[in-house]
Amino acid sequence: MCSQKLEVTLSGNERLKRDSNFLRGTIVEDLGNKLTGGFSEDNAQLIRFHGMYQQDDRDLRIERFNQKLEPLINIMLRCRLPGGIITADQWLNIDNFAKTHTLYGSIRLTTRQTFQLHGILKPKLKDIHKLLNKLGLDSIATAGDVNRNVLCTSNPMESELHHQTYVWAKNISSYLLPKSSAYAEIWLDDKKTEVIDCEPILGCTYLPRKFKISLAIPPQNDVDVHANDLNFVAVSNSGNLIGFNVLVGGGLAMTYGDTNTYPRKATEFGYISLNDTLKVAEAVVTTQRDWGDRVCRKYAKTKYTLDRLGIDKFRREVEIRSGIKFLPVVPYIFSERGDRFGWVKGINNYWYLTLFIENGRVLDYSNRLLKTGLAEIARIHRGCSFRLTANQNLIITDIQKEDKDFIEDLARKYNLIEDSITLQRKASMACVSFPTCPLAMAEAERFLPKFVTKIEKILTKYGLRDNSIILRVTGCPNGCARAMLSEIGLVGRAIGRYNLYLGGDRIGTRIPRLYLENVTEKKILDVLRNTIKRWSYERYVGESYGDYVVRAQIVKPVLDSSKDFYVACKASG
Ligand code: SRM
Ligand code: SF4
Repeated sequence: MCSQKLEVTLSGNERLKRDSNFLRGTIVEDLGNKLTGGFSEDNAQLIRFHGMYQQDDRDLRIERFNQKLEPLINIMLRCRLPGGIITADQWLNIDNFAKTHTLYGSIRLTTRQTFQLHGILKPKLKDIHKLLNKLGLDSIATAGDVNRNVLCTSNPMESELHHQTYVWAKNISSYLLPKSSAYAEIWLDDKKTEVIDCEPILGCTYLPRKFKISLAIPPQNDVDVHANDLNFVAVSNSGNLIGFNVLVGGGLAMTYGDTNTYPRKATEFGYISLNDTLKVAEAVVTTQRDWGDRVCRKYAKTKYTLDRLGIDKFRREVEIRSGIKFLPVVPYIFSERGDRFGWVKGINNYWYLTLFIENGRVLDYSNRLLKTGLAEIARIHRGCSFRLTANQNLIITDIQKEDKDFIEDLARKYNLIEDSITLQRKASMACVSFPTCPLAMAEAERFLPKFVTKIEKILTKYGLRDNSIILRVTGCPNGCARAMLSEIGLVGRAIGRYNLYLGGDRIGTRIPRLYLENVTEKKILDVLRNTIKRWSYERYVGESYGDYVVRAQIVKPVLDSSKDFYVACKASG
């Protein structure tokens, strides 16, 4: 047991982590308790560190309550997949588990390049972990106060640089993993597991809050660097990776009614050479570990530590701990975001096909058998991998030229490619929200498809059908679909009501501004109809909607969200 002393004022989670015996708690006892489908409050927090969340179906809550039943408690599991790569064989096994052992039967691709299985009942939990283990996968540290799944610009074979950067994503992920053997002991029944009770990097009370890392390859900002605590932006010479620009302190969540919370872009710290990558990753993590707020979880993320202590002090500490000195940032430009749909040829002469998966939900619908289709492709194209993107989409990799037509025919047969899908739909994204997310205030995933149809009609009316606006909807202000880096962001307030944010930019480097608060879809559509109409007449050549609403002074741009996210919001009324 860790001997670190903690003050009584520390948050409950700190006590829990300290007393958990390196993430073991009494999870094993709860697993054996057949009287309930769930875990105790403390253990429900601890299983997060092993990649699981306790949930219940919110659609069924009232009905079950009326029947005097406990909520239908079940577990959502999130896999660890740095850079988003999963082989066809792994996919087929996961697909089968989802079909036979989950309440919803779906595989949900997430905004952090991995997948979630919703609706696993407690007796099946060890089975899924053992299956993952057999497949060379795990769900360690995909949730909890640790470093989460590491993002990396999609398609490693697009260039040598992509491949080299992906290797670093994997290295960083492994380097920062919890070392505790609790996962293997509890979930894999591995009697030979050597008991490990130390956490040299994360510390025995782990991090103050979740921590997120991305690796991006300019000009592509598909991973949304400004949503992450720590970012490595690739710098190359003659196509080879030589180092990274490091950005620290991004994060998108806020709490309604608390103006001390705000979405924040990451700050540039400087350039480092490749050899210093792990040292710097460790130094940023341990600085946040030691300096992050452990009293109030609301203010515990790196972005608040940075603003509380000052950027210079934090950066200096990272230099001291890593023994390096940041060099000036090497100039880079992000000019693209989102995924490039369709075919791309890789450096190895194989072909890559990016598919649009609406909201990342891989499921068989009555008229679109998406899940069957992907399984069919995985079965036939056995040697391939799927690459998940940070925008909830999927790339089929390593296809030989002569197989292209066949794979495309299959994808079309199962509606995985539909020519009628507009650019607007492809630029839209929603978080999971109802029915599984316990924090949801309004619909998101189930709301977005029909809402996009309405936006498509507006765009068509004003001759803009071939244009798109980055549109994102989240069911609450936690920001899981990154609405705080969109041109139009809807953030849930209550059932059927949202805050409307406008004026982020296309490439994800400007936070949007609150425009309307707590309004219905009708009000939102009125505003969008009016502003999109004006955009169609008044825009400069190539000017995006987000840039237009700022230039036309429909909203003031957010310049420094720690100071003006709320202040100017009132001014823009
Ligand atoms: Fe998230 C909590 C889903 C990406 C910020 N997020 C949750 C939970 C686990 C709800 C909960 O705590 O019980 C949601 C589960 C819903 C469900 O039923 O599946 C959930 N988050 C998701 C996913 C699945 C959204 C999606 O539609 O794809 C994404 C999974 C990512 C992954 O694979 O690891 C997801 N979450 C994000 C992102 C975007 C990103 O990381 O790029 C953010 C904003 C970036 C950031 O962290 O600032 C995000 N999620 C949050 C927060 C707010 C954290 C904070 O700073 O306060 C919470 C709530 C919390 O941690 O207390 C949260
Ligand atoms: Fe749930 Fe809120 Fe995240 Fe949506 S944004 S998945 S509602 S926590």
